[in-house]
Amino acid sequence: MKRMLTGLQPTGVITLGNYIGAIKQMVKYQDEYESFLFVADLHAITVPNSNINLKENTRSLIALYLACGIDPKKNTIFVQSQNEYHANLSWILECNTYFGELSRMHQFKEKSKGKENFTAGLFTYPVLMASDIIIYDADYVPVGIDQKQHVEIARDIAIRFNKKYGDTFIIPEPIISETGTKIMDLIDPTKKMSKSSENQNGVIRLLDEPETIRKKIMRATTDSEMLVKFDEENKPGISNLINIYSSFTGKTVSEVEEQFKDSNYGTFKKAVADVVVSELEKIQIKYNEYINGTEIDQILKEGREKTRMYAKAKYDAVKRKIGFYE
Ligand code: ATP
Ligand code: LTN
Repeated sequence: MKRMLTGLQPTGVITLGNYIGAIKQMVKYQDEYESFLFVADLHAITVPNSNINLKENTRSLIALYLACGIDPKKNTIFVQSQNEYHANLSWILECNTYFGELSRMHQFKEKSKGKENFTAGLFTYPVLMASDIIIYDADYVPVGIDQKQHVEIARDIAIRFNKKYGDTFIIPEPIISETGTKIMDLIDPTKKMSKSSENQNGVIRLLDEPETIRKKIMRATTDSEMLVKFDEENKPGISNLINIYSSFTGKTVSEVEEQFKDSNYGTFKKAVADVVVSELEKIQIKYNEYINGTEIDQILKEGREKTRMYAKAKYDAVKRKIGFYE
């Protein structure tokens, strides 16, 4: 059975973008592939995070995974920092990665821009991500388009290692959803909707109150044309709402355009709000059950044991290939 793996950082309550870009994909394919889903807490410390409660956010993220429909019987769920082999392998991979290729990463450029002090961890972040993926021989990695470049460098690193030391790693491929490639900020639809965004009105979080979600959608920036038509360049706000509606209803973009061809923006936005609120309300009810229950501890215990065993076997194989003293 092919393997699929992804991780999200515990940097805050996840957004509609994270849900559509990563989690919904995991739910969709969990019957088809052997699945691994983790909390990327080691990645969360690459930027200053003094106002983040890692413990609380980690538990909350796991409860959200489960509430969103991730089935713990079909997925191995774990916390990255509970498995030291990721960081161990990452060092070895760093020694097989070029400074030049890491310098070209969009996320690094964006997150370091204008800053005097950024960490070496922010720079080597994609290598740890490569390690997360290839240590489990994952075939597929569901991510939003912003992470595509990171999956590509993971491929390059795996290919390079295999060439140098002999076949060791599976070469992973990204899975990017058609409609949810990049959900944009509702206020500034030229910017990615991001967990760490400063303007809360542009971001829908999975645990926002239903009324707040409605308000945010009704106030989303659009244009003056009054035509529900997909045109990312000239109508980024409406195109973003079309993408959201499409991924919540399973309708294609042209079906959505057809459905709302005679509607004004108010009617369209209300329809978007209805589908989003209806799905998120169900998630919130389940979230409250999981966060107040004890299931999470058992799930993480099992996830930790299983992934440490898998990861150790791969790490030991890598050490042997390189020729370290045994
Ligand atoms: P941060 O603001 O802390 O950088 P983030 O919101 O970008 O966080 P991540 O934890 O970095 O979220 O990403 C988790 C997953 O969600 C990744 O697969 C990423 O590609 C996906 N993702 C993040 N934002 C979006 C978005 N706006 N649209 C689609 N997918 C997204
Ligand atoms: N970099 C990702 C989180 C992440 C990840 C991974 C995703 C860390 N390791 C491995 C997929 C596979 C992010 O922040 N979006």
